[in-house]
Amino acid sequence: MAAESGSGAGLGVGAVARRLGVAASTLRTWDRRYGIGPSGRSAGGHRRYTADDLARLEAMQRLIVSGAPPAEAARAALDAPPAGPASPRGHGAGGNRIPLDATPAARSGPHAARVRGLARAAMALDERAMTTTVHAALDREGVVAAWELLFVPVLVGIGRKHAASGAHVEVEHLLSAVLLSALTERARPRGTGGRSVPPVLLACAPEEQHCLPVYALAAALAEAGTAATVLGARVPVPALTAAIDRTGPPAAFVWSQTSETGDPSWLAGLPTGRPPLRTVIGGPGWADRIPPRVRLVTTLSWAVAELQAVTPRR
Ligand code: B12
Repeated sequence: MAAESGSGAGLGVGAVARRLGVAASTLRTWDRRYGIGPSGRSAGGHRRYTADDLARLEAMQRLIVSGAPPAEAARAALDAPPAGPASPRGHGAGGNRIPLDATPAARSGPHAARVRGLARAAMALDERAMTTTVHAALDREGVVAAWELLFVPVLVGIGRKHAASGAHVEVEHLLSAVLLSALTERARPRGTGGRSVPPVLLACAPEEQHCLPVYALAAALAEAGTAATVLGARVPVPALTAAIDRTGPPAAFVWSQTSETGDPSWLAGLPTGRPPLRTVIGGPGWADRIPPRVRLVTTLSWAVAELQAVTPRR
């Protein structure tokens, strides 16, 4: 946050919009209509969002994703206790708990106990408990719900804890490994050939190491009966281009988690393909100026729907 905001000045509306994957005009509407906005303004009168403002908006967005109407989601997010400043003795830095206060699913409702359970297992580096919880959720809820209601809240909490303290990299790595393994297992193509349509291609942007969402997408697509080939993390543009040329997929999906990997200008140069390639992108890293014909999606379920639309079921 500090890197983007510059000496605690807070984020501008454009930066927050990119992080959340919503339009800047939507943020202004939410501010006007529901009173969920920035705590302050710059000297020039521009909206400046603090980390707590951002956490509230993320909470609101998650509620919307899980089906709440925007007004209700805003009220719940505003009612939630603020995360508070990171303290060496609190959750932020030295504490032994993952801060889950930005995630409504963790505070109340049917998923709260399991979110806290997975977070506890992660902090304890209890790989067996993590694995059991992750597979149980995937079996019971399916990939999209397990990802959105259980895994994302814990990942976001770990990210916040790490950002506040610089510690717990081991927790982040172990949870990532457990999730990657479970999602990869479920992303495997099912059946024995007979394929009439080439699989869609899923890749991370060049130098982007955050590949979990791409594997979540592959697993969700497999569950929905759509075949995908995952090229994984840090895919150079020439490699993605070669893969498109060689396999002729109906669609390619590219993920960018951080602004360092989110320059979208190269997407316009991808081969047009035969059949015509549908380019879909996701992740909070992408900058504005997305080329025409490239579609930005902001949720896992939206990505699945977008890719399924161009891919007949197996
Ligand atoms: C796990 C993790 C890692 C793992 C990745 C393992 C892997 N194989 O993927 C490792 C340890 C490798 C890692 C490395 C780094 N990380 Co990291 N990491 C994370 C963490 C905890 C989860 C990442 C993730 O999967 N996010 C996906 C979901 C969970 O989060 P989200 O994108 O915010 O979700 C929103 C939308 O995108 C949407 N959504 C969710 N899922 C999906 C799926 C699809 C398909 C779609 C369309 C939408 C969608 O829903 C949410 C709505 O708000 C995040 C914390 C976070 N908040 O994301 C930090 C985080 C992304 N990392 C961060 C950083 C700084 C780094 C490093 C630079 C650290 C370093 N100093 O080396 C490196 C980056 C290397 C690189 N160049 O890529 C920062 C990025 C800050 C920024 N905005 O730039 C974060 C946010 C942590 C933080 N709070 O500081 N990281």
